[in-house]
Amino acid sequence: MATTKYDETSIKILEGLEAVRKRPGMYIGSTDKRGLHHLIWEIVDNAIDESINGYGDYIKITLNKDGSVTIEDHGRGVPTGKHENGMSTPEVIYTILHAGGKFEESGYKVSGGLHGVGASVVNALSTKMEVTIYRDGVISNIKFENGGHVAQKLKKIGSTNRTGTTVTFSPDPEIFKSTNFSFTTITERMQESAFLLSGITIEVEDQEDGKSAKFFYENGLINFVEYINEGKKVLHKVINFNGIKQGIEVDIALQYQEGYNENILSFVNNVKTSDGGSHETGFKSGITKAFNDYAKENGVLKGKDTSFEGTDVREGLSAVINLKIPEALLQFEGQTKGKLGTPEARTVTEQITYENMKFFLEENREIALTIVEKASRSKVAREAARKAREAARNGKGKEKKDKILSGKLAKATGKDPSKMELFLVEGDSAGGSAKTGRNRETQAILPLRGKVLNCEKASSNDIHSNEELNTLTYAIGAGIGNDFDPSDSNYGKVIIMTDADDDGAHIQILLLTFFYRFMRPLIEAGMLYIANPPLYALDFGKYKEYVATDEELEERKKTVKQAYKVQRFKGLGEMDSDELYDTTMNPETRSLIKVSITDAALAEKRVSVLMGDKVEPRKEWIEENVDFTLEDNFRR
Ligand code: 28G
Repeated sequence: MATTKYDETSIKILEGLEAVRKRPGMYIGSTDKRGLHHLIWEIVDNAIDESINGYGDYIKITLNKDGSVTIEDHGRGVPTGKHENGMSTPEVIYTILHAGGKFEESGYKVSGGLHGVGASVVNALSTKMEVTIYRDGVISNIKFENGGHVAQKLKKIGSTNRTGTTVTFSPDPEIFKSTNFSFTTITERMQESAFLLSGITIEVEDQEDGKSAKFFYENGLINFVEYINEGKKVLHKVINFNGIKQGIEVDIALQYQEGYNENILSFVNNVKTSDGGSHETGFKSGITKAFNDYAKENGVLKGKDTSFEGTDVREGLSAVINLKIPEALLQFEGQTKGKLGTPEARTVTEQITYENMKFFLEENREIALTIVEKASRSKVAREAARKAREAARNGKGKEKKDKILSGKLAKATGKDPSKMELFLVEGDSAGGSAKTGRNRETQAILPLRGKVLNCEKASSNDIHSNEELNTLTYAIGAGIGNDFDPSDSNYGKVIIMTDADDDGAHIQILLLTFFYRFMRPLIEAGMLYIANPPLYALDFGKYKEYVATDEELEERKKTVKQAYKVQRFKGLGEMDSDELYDTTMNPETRSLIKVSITDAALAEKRVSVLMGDKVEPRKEWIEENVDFTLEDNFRR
């Protein structure tokens, strides 16, 4: 009888695990790199929960040489007793599917969205999994294989005087498109977790190439803001305040810097809310109100209809918002569940922000006036820009735009914007070849003269009055900044075409910075590309063959039997117009690189680091932020 019942249970379990393997996307979102890393987050979340509950202040992730990953914590160790049905607790935890959205002892659900679906899902998607438990003086382990089948029941393997849990698993290559973990992805996320969990050490090690990183922050949110503003000129020490209302805990750190960008990151129950939500809205109105009241009470703002708008008081503001919300009040919105819905979070965050900021401003007059002055400059610039826009709308603007574009932009003759392409070409000479060689119906050419303005260091005034960037903005015709709408774009593809040298790379990065700051939806809509011109041609006399990289050239040299001359293109200008069209512009034969932003906050950090005073990490930025998947799989 007992056996029958056990058999029934194990059949149910195997059916459950099989369901996960059939539809992995339902449990971990996808089977690409994102889904693959989700496996790690799933296990790490359990280790983090254990330390949040007060057990263990050390977590380590190791990428092993055999492709498996090991996660270790110093918590209490998973309980090792037996359940009524005869299974050990670890066997239950790692093979029975949980409905998802577990409750923690703290009363907070640790995460929204797809998180918290359980360690059994990871097991189901792994070829091997091993769990080692240090508890009650005993080391015991249990092993699984082929998607969660028990290979070795829980057994004692030694004795110990420590406690904790260690999990090792190998993602199944039949499930995942790639099983290569990214050290950078893991490290960046773990650093973020370490900021949010003050006092806990998180280590990441890559056994393959010996890389490692270790994070420990005593004052998490403060350290987080210091990190965001690293290398920037700041106006004051980081401000940190917190409060609790209606059962919602609010913790906020913020700091103004001399620059013009706003950088607000928010989290709920230690999970990033990438799309913001009610807490961010509340924070913003709290800040705006505090500054307006302070400025009016201190005679800085006079008159009845003068007040700061939100954007005025957020120029140069870096902030991290962290909320703890009880499960019963949690509401997430949006496709990726990255937006907080909870309405109470808005009022609570607004009140706590207002009270604390107002108090801070009153207590710190000098700092308060510095920020207020900065906000006033922004207000003046904003009002001037609005007047200019209004003037532009009232007729004169159109003429001005056409005048600015004439002689620069070679328009396409076609009518359907989605089929049109705009090439931004480095230099007048390449611009000339591109104009001659292009497909006039669908391809427009805008040559860029000289260096593009570095938007990371320029003020909004400089940017809005920059001729080169204005030309570009008018050509695309979809507005700029908050007014930008990619559906108004005159072009379905905007393609950056530069020489394959350092200068070209620099122009690319400057343009990417501009697009990232002022036309981000264009990138998000997948409409921004980088052209991929060849580095070499093998000239056989009668015809030429083009080669993209040094490696390819070496490969090709080995196989070619006939006589040829190698031609190296130092720049686009060295190709004649037909050559430029065939190799780089013709949709049938070219290869384009689509620009994508994996994570806006990280891209933000990288843009700041990169476009600040440090010159070094430029190449890395392109490598990390530009998705080098070639459009339509065209490869030369
Ligand atoms: C290393 C990688 C991932 C974990 C624990 C510790 C306990 C636990 C985990 O209990 C079962 C069900 C509800 C209490 C809890 C130990 C209480 C007492 C734990 C991990 C028992 C799960 N002693 N550490 N699970 N609960 N670390 N790290 O997974 O009632 S999972």
